[in-house]
Amino acid sequence: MTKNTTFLKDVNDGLSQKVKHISSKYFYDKKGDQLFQQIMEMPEYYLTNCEMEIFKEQSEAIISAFNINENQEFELIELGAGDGKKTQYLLEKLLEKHLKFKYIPVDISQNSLDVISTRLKKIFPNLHIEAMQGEYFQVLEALFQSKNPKIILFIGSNLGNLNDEVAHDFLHKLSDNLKWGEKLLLGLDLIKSKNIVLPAYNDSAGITKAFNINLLERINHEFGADFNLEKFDHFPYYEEEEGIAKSFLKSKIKQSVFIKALNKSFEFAEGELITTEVSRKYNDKILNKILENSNMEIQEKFLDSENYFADYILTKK
Ligand code: AVJ
Repeated sequence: MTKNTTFLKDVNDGLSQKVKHISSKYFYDKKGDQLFQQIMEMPEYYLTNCEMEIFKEQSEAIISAFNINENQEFELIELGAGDGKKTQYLLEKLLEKHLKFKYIPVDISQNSLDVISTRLKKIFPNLHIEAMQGEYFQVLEALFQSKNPKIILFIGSNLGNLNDEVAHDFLHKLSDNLKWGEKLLLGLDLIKSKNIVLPAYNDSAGITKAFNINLLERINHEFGADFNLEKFDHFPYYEEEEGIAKSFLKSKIKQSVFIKALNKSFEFAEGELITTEVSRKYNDKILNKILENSNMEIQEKFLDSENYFADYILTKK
């Protein structure tokens, strides 16, 4: 199945359920990529600044924790590379130390990979970079074909978009592919109060709203649907006890939407929700529960000065 027919099938399945949903992985078309870049610039979206501070201030310590054998070439694999601005600090230090490595950014968005490759090649002419387009689960096998030792970067709280069971399966599958002593640098947003988390997913400039609604616009463009973008609202939700920020699209009225590529209409009640994103927040306990029996353990944890965000180093046992 090509990527687009998978998307169409997922839209059909998701909108045919009693509780409607469309996966957040479909946010990232060209416009979605740009809107996410803008979200990261929003004052309310603390995640990026916090993790940026960790990379800026603690890259040296992070590299020590990697325990790199300097005589051996390794692969630095970044899952969900995005714009690579945080990783830049790490790359700079690794290159300074004349360590031998290949940087492999992996992303669902070819557009993001093109942007990051061009930028990094310009900044670091000596960087050996080899981008790979694909979804996390699907590229794992291809990634683990080479024999060189691996360091995996999975930062930006990208794991948060996966439901706990899926996050469990993903980390276990990743762990199964790692060899003894290999590392995973896992960047996770930490559980904190609603008055900090909720505005991050509801910025006052309305960028997150546009990001969420762009999903419907994408379906209009790609599948000839007639979603009236004015008739849906961005609806963010977060409760600290649960620790999961959720984004929904809310139908403002009772309405029917036709999707040409499916030759099918979908009915929406007034106030009906489509789940479009979960962004799980973590703590040590939740992470340890997910890692149970995975043969990966927390080796070290790097925090920003507000203790909002954590970059964990996990080691394969
Ligand atoms: C890219 C998954 C980390 O969940 O915080 C930002 C995406 N969604 N605002 C997140 C996002 C709405 C983001 N991640």
